[in-house]
Amino acid sequence: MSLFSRLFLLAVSALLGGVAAATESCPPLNSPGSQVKNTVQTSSVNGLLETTLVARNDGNGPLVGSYDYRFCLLENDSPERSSPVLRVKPGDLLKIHLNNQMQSKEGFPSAHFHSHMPCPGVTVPAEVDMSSVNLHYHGLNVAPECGSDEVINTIVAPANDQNSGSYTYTLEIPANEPPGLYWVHPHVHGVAQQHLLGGMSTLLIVEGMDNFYPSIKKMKERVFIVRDLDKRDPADVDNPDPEEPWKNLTINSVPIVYGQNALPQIFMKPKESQFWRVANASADSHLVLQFQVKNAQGQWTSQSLKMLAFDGVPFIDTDDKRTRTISRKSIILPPGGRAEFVVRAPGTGTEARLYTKDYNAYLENKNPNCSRTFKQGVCDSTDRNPARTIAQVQITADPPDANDYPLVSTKPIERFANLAKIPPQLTRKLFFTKDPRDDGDFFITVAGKTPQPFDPEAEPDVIVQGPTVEDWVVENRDNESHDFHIHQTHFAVMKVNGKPVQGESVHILRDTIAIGSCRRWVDGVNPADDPYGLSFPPADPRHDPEFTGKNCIEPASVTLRIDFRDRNIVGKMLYHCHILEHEDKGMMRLMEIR
Ligand SMILES: [Cu+2]
Repeated sequence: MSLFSRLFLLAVSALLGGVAAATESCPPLNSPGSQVKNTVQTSSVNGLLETTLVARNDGNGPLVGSYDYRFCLLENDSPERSSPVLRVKPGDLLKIHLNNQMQSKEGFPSAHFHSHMPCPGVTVPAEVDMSSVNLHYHGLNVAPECGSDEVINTIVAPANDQNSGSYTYTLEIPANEPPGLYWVHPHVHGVAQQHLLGGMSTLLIVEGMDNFYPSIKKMKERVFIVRDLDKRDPADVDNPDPEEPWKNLTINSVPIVYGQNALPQIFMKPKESQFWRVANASADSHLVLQFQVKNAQGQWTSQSLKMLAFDGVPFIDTDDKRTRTISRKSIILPPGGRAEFVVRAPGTGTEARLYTKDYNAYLENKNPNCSRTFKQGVCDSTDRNPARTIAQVQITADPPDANDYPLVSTKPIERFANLAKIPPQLTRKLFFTKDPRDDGDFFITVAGKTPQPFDPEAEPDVIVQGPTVEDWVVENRDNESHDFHIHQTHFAVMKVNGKPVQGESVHILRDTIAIGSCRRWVDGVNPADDPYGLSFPPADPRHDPEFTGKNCIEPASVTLRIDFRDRNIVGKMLYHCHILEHEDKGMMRLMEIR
């Protein structure tokens, strides 16, 4: 083991062992190998959920190639109520008093970002860094206005002698909001990645899934939040281990740490069916979820999962208004993705586990070994998501209490009706690229425009004249995969790499989708012949003869039918890559719905 690894493991054991200094204000992670319990929850009463979330931070600063800062949201400032799951019903009012008690620390990178039109009631920080905060309500189909789901002009400075650090969000949950699992996290451009790696995020559930799927009323509901956790770069050693992930993971704050054998424990009764709601609340890591059991030959086999909802929307056939279930043996969840499904436990004596398969962010299909051969030219260590066990599932007749929570029924609703069948009024094309130099900018660009990193002062790149439905063809012309996320609404996936989506998949609505890397490369394209203008001429400082991305001639693509019909989402909003390292580096732009 290298010196770096030893130092790193020492730091991790201090962090994980709960040896927190007296001044630390975020609760330590749960012990490795402990039971995965439901986190604390807080529910609306008589149409109102009003609560206070206090933002705090601690940690010791930069490690080699990473940070061990922690960030948390504490309900009423109680360490026992970290990241409470917020449970609302359609039509409710959600009132969150955000109170920023974070402290700027030496070594905090600056966000290099300022709003010149702060929302009323916002005290703008003198310098935006990781002590600044705001909240994004990922997936909620709510207004992008000040006081609601707005993240550009809402950046709350930490409390000090002159400033209480307080800001109140008042969100009207639409009466037609689909029931399902949503995600609340800070969205300060430039520092979002570190906030999430530090644990600052929580979940929100819109009640009523059991109206669509009555069978789940009899099941135990399990709510799982999977986060990624910073660690030193696996390529920082002489002989890198090909199995070493770029980030560690946690599930409901129980760590899954590379090199440690202790795994999180989930308990189920033999043959019991449970309703699982899983969010990938990672900053950068992809999951390819599987529920595996060991067969008689000793091989792990992945079981069929009965999926009920994706990204907070149940599968509703818009012809007959009936819900569907969709069977999947593995579920790709990009950062921000949520899946809700029924899991059936095997019989007594069978081993089972929640597992993630390898997700190869680089040159998919063209270089299957990329994730095993990083730092060899075309692949590097970032975004490595190797296969690993997320939790062991113990089958026992008498499982310990997991903080069970009863489902609450509400009236069935329907939003996004017939989306996949409505002819789009307009088709737009956008594409992902990046400046290939170290620390270069990342871009998402409307075809025909010049790639530019995010600029909050810029005019919106896209103006949607609503109410309408549009098709967006989103291309990835880069050598690594990216994830498209749009605020405020959902989309149906119509095509993947030009091929129409067929069968039951047309019922899936999403707010975040993974797009593989460029599918075909050629060397030596003359910039003048480059169909995408990505071949930087030798005089351009971005020209990099080692960078294969300059010659993408067949981008990966998805065609998304996006719903801009509902008038409650009128305003300025964002679309971006949901790998937050990329978003922080500029892969985000502004749009407006009129
Ligand atoms: Cu990206």
